[in-house]
Amino acid sequence: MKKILITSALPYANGSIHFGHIAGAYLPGDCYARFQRLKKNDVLYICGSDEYGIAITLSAELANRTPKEHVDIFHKKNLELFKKMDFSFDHYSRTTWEGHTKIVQEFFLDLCDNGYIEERTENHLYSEEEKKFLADRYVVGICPKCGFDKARGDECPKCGASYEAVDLKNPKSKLTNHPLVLKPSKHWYLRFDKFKERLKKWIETKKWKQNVLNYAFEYIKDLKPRAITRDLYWGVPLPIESAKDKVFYVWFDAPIGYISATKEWAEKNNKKEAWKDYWFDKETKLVQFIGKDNIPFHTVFFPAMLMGQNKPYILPDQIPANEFLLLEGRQFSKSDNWYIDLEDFFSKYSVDQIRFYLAANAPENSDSEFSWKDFQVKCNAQLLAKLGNFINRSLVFTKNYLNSKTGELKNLKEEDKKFLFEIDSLVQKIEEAYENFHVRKASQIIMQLADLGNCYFDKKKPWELKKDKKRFEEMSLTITLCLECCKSLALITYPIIPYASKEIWKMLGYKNKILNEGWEKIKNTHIPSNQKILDPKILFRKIEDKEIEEEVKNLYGNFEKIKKKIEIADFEKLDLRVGEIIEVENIKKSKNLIKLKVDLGFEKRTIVANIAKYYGKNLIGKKVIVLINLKPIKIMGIESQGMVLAGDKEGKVEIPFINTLPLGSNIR
Ligand code: B3M
Ligand code: ZN
Repeated sequence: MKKILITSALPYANGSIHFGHIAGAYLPGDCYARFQRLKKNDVLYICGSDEYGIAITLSAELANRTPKEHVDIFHKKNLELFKKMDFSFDHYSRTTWEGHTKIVQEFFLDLCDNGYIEERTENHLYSEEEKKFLADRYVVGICPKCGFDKARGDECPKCGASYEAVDLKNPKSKLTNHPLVLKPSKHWYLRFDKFKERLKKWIETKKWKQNVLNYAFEYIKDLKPRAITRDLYWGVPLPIESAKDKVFYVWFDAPIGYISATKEWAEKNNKKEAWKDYWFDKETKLVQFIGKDNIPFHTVFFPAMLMGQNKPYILPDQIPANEFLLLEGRQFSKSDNWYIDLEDFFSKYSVDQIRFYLAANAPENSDSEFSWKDFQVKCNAQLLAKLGNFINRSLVFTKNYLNSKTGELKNLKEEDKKFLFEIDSLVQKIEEAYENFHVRKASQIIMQLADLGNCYFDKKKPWELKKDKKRFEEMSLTITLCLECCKSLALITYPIIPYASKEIWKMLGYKNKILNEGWEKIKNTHIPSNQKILDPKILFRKIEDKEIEEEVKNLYGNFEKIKKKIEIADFEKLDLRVGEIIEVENIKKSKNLIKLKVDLGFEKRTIVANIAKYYGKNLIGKKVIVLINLKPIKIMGIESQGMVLAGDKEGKVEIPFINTLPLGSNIR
């Protein structure tokens, strides 16, 4: 029996969680935990809400709540969602649990003891008005690199530069817009640089996914000391008298949340010390499911923190990080109205439908996507038409022609043996897929097994066998072998679609729980003869076209279409200049098009524009914005050598005019 400690990233308690997270860090974790429990391993699956830090204070302030009120609401919501998804955490904790503080502080003190912490006094941005230091996300200013005047405290949304908040020019408070001053402040730094060699040696022994290894090696190349404290009022306090107004940086306390959650689990189960059986036992396999944006924290920062402890903490064994799941080609975003309302979703669709779909589309090796149409197809054509149909026809035949009882598995012919053999090899194959975190592959194997069953059924034609009394035994064997296949389907679907799995298992007449029987026993024991089956129930409902049309309409309707994100370099390819319109000429045979001559200062261009209706000749002397590096195209026989920028909404067109800039000026 192996001891396996499984974690999924601790989601923030701020309402940000969506199917993208579920597909990356939670569903794969739950499938793995369920599989390992079926294998009768000693599994502990831990998660909890991440409740401190600026992500929380910012969203709480926006919502006019205290951080505590805020996390109370969203911790509950996280829990509700996970319950709806049928996730099987052994414990779901929260980082505001009292026990968390103590263990975070212990971590810090051990690191101090071992010489990994350094105090530094440096200038930080201080608001005299608010009487406090402001953390980077509370600061705006002028980008030190490109001069953009709404740059954030940590990075510039315009040029993408990343810097320290003190590097901003004219820094201001994001909330009050008042100017900030520099004032010395003491912070505590973790000397990650001291762990470089140990980390490197350790990572080199790991058989992680290539993307995880790549990130990890990239990060350790340039390991610098990092501040692990913040001037913030919401977080784990430092165990130091002189640091009253500081808390730990959220990425310092959050991963320790895995440990405190285990501790809370132990306390709640009246075995106070049991958490040590996992965290201090070298035989424990620690498997951490995360999304790709959390890779450095789990492959480098947290392991370094663990290495710096006096207690014998284990290090992660596997870190199956997944890529992102997009929604119809774009990132999920509540603020852009590009998301799926989870409450609404679960009022219409079943947990197995979404679990199966997300497993089948798991973003394992590249980003993948949730598309409503594909959701319908996978639910109808796979779950219902293949799996559901096979289970149903097998049970219906058992009920109608075998008096609801399994027959005997005897006198097998070649094709029957082959059928059994193929069932076995698919079960073998899926075991390997689950063991290696490949839920996408696993979902495909489930469908292969359902296909195999349907093919066998179709080939044996029990509906014809039943007409001939002499062939009763053959019919009974056929159906019973199909039930045997149903049994294997109950087994292998358990990690991904536990509800359906348990229903199939029950309908086959088993009294014991599938989890108590376990993988090996179920795999190695045929369905007993003379077992009474239950009346078949429908497992999956059909999703109608009109439902999906409605979903798609809602999604796009709620959304002001924003084009795909581009790099700053993409924008920089556009050469936009100020030009003056010096001639306007109508184009014969066209009501809408107009021929312009535009003076750029250094040359004149002919441009055909689609604005005749709105401006006519009134444009002469106006300065406009011209895209001058567009490849020339012929329109109505005239070569158009650029484009005049104009805006439009609901059929109205307006040209932005330039007042004072000279001809040829760059627009950017
Ligand atoms: N809450 C970030 C995230 O949700 C963070 C993960 C913590 S794992 C220790 O992406
Ligand atoms: Zn910039």
